Amino acid sequence: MPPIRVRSREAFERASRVLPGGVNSPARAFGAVGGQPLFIARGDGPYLYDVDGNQYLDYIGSWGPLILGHAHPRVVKAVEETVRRGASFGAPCELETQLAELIISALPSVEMVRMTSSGTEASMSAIRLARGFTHRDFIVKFAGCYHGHVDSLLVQAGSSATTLGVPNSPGVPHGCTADTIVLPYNDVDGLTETFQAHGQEIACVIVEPIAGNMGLVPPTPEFLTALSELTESNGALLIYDEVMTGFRVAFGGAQQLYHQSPDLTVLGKILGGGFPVGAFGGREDVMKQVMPAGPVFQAGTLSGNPVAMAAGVATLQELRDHPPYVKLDELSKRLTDGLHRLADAAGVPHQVQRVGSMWTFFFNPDPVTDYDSAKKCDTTRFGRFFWEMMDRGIYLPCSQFEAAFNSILHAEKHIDQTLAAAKEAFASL
Ligand code: KE4
Repeated sequence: MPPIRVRSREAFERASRVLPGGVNSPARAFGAVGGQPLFIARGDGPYLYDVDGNQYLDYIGSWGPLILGHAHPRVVKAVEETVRRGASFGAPCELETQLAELIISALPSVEMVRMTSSGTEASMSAIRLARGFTHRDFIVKFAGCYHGHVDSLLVQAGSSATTLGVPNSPGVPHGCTADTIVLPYNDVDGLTETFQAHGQEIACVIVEPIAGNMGLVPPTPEFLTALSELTESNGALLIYDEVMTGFRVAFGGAQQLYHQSPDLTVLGKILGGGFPVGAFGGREDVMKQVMPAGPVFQAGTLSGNPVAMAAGVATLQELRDHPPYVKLDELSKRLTDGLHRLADAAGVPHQVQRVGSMWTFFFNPDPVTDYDSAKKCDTTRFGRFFWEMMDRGIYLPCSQFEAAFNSILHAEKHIDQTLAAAKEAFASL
């Protein structure tokens, strides 16, 4: 019997009168799974509670930021203490330097950093910087990768752009994407041919080093090598978009996991501990081109906001002082192995793909290696599975084209609770 959700329904109707689609981001709209979004009253540890008082085990974690779970005491304390001294000064404060130093300690490829208020701003600024530094216009991105709603990158983007089947958004003039080359993810030949044809015109390649926005798609080692070698040999900058993977798959992100050294890195999500923080950083010679040190303009009223910085500092200090990655990997593996075993037993065609505590259960009989294979998933079946799990108190990402996330508070009992729900859900399919 599905839980009562009357208050959520009322809240959604009221929101829909004043907010387009009743939400402030389409990823939350349940467009891909049908039904209406739940309105959340609070989060506590690994749990979400909706306005009707129903409890859910949360595998979204605010789409990645909450690796420490909801309302972590160290983060709450830092935010409370900071906000009492004022929320924003429009002037530099030492918390900005402190968070930048923590980023640099985690990511050897990052020598300098600029803070922003979102991942979109960070990737948009990194693209502008790459073009300004190289004096070139072409950029390369990969189908199914999402780098925020940047005009020049909103082409065959992943995440909710795919979820809603809107590969190219209205309102983006052709001129904005005329210099954007879109290639298949993991396609070494395509990348090689592109550099052979345009190598001296390409400013940068931006890539999710582990794709999370078409569901979880790992890179092949050959792809990572080609990305590094082809950008290096052609004078283009390699930008790793680690908004999702940064501090998630390792303290040093995917670049630590795969021993890579991109020229620029885009960060967000965990970096803010649930508060609006993005950042871009990398080689000092490149970053020194950013205004006011250099000529490439970039700005933001609330960039480096003290309260958001305090949340980020507390989060990164906790991850540095008590690295959770081995345990996170073990428990996430226990979950995905269990899902695989149960789906097999139920005769459900599927793939389960995981890196660390990021994972996706694909309703697809074949491995998902790129955007085309991701789009072959049975999204109708995903929608039914989503609600079967939701009605059993398990809150999964509301799209086949999103990654799920475990937090440090998802313990064995939570994994077992999830597998018990999945067994019934698969049977109901
Ligand atoms: P934001 O502007 O949403 O902070 O970050 C954009 C972004 C950039 N790069 C990557 C790899 C990302 O995953 C994102 C944002 N991710 C989506 C979910 N996959 C955010 C959810 C939403 O749009 O509401």
